[in-house]
Amino acid sequence: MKNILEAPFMVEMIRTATNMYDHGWDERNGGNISLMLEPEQVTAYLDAEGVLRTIPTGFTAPELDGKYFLVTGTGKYFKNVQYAPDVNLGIVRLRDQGRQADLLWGFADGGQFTSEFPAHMMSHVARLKVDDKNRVVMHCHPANLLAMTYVHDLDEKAFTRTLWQMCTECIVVFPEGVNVLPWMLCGTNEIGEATAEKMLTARLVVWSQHGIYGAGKDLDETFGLIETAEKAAEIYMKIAHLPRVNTITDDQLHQLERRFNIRAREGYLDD
Ligand code: 2HA
Ligand code: ZN
Repeated sequence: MKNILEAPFMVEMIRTATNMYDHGWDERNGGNISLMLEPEQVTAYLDAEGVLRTIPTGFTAPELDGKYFLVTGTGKYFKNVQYAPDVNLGIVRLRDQGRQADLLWGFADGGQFTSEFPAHMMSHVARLKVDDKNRVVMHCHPANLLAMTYVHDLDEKAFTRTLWQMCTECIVVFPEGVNVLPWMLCGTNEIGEATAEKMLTARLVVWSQHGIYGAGKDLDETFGLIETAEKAAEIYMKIAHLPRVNTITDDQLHQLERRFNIRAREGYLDD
């Protein structure tokens, strides 16, 4: 059996968690990542019958029966993932209508998956309905996006348009815009369901006064989505209190649509 710590998906997960920490997005135990793995990726490195223990999930998601996830642990620090991946990460396979998770590797100190597991799993179900290539759900606390939720209108169209106006490439990276949830109690099935609902129409969902969720086909793409939105929010926070002399106009945003062959979210730009 090959060494799982050398598996490309493991190396990339460790690098991504470290990079997110280095960006200041994941203080203390903030943030969580889940990466859906193909069965053949897992069985090259693990005995699929070797269940270490079973952890109840507290929700039902029949669509995920038999699916494997590499996921960050509850209470664990992204800062530490690179030094002890087998303590801070785990690989689980869901069964029993998604109600049970069989642990196959990791959480070596007796831990378990992130408290945001419901939001992650429900978001995977939602994104897979829209895009069968989706594999990643990522949550973190980038300071400028958070700051923006204190001073900007939380209307999704208004929030999206502001981000698009902050950097030329934003509309190209997330033409569907960002969806926004009001403040809600985290770690619950309710915020999980609300996030998943929002994930049907966008890969980015802002949790007001808390952070952001991103989804994508791989870790790089998902990181890049959040990185781009956070850069836009940073620029907004630098200029929000200053008189706005120039902006990117809707006409220019339409030019970007044509140049990059993308379509802005319906109704978000003036004709
Ligand atoms: O503690 O970010 O939302 C991890 C979190 C909870
Ligand atoms: Zn959080």
